[in-house]
Amino acid sequence: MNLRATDCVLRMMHEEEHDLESYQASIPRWCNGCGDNAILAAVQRLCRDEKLRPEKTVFVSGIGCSSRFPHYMKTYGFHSIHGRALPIAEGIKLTRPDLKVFVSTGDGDCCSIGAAHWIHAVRYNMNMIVVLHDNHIYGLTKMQASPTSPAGLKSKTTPRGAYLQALNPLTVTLGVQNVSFVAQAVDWLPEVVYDVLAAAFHHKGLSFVRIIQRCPEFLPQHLDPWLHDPKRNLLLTHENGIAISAGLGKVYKNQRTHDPADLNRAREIASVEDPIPVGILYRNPDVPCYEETRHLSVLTTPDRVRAGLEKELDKFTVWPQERRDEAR
Ligand SMILES: Cc1ncc(C[n+]2csc(CCOP(=O)(O)OP(=O)(O)O)c2C)c(N)n1
Ligand code: SF4
Ligand SMILES: [Mg+2]
Repeated sequence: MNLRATDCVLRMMHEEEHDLESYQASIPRWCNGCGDNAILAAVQRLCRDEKLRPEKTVFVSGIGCSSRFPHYMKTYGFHSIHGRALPIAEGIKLTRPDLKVFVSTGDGDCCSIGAAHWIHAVRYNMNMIVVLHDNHIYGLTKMQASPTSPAGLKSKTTPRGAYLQALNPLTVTLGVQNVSFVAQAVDWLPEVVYDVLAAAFHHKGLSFVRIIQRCPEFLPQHLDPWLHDPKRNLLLTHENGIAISAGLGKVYKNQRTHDPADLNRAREIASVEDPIPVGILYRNPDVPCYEETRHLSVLTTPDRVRAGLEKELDKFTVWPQERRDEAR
């Protein structure tokens, strides 16, 4: 077989291995101890281990501290509009199904202003990894209550404590038709963060991963009871779930066997918030992905789009009299 020079260069680029630094862009501007740092470290490791090609990878986010994520990845990225990360990611996936798409969204971004997009994104089940950075607060705008703020939490908008019971992102997601993957991790267990993200990466469909994340700037001791007491973290184990290492299992003895294929049991586990369940709650690889069932990529070749536009515009064109006569 005769290979042209360009083919050789392309092949070399594709076979190239990337080290961790290949994915590290600017130095994060998050506060010291912010849980977003742990999530970023796990994602960069995952990209390296899965040999992701930076030019074939896109990180999309809304607005918030967590939404600064794309700036820190040396891949393509779109730091978009508050609450709109998911429709933008869906647009990217529809037109470029060959790209690996990741979404970073905060609890305000996803569960408040972006809630409608979240529900429909789960139902559309497009192939992407959605990471909900849940710190129970609006961080970027300096401490307003979010839908996941627990009742009683004092914030700038709830100075006497939040009145409402917190929204549970896991049970909401598990209640939507076509849900195909739901997992949870906590930033203080980096091994679990990595394993859950790796499972999400290998799932075909929308993988919804909620990561409970510390915000030491505005809620300094808020998650300490769970951080300091292993019993208040429930590790979900199963041969189809994530593997728990011997070291982790020795300290975190509160474990429960859970088959991720069991939706009803997943809903039951998700509804318990203390202890915090961590691991894979639900996985169904057979739910169809919207971008595959619609085959939109076939419809959107530039020639077809141009021809369609010309046809539509022709309907409204006002021709000069002589041209109209010619056409008769
Ligand atoms: C349309 C719109 N409304 C409100 C804002 C202000 N705003 C920016 S970030 C944010 C909330 C961020 O909270 P969250 O999504 O939880 O992210 P975090 O900063 O906690 O990571 C708000 C209300 C905005 N930028 N745009
Ligand atoms: S304000 Fe909170 S969420 Fe934002 S960077 Fe600082 S610690 Fe992280
Ligand atoms: Mg938040």
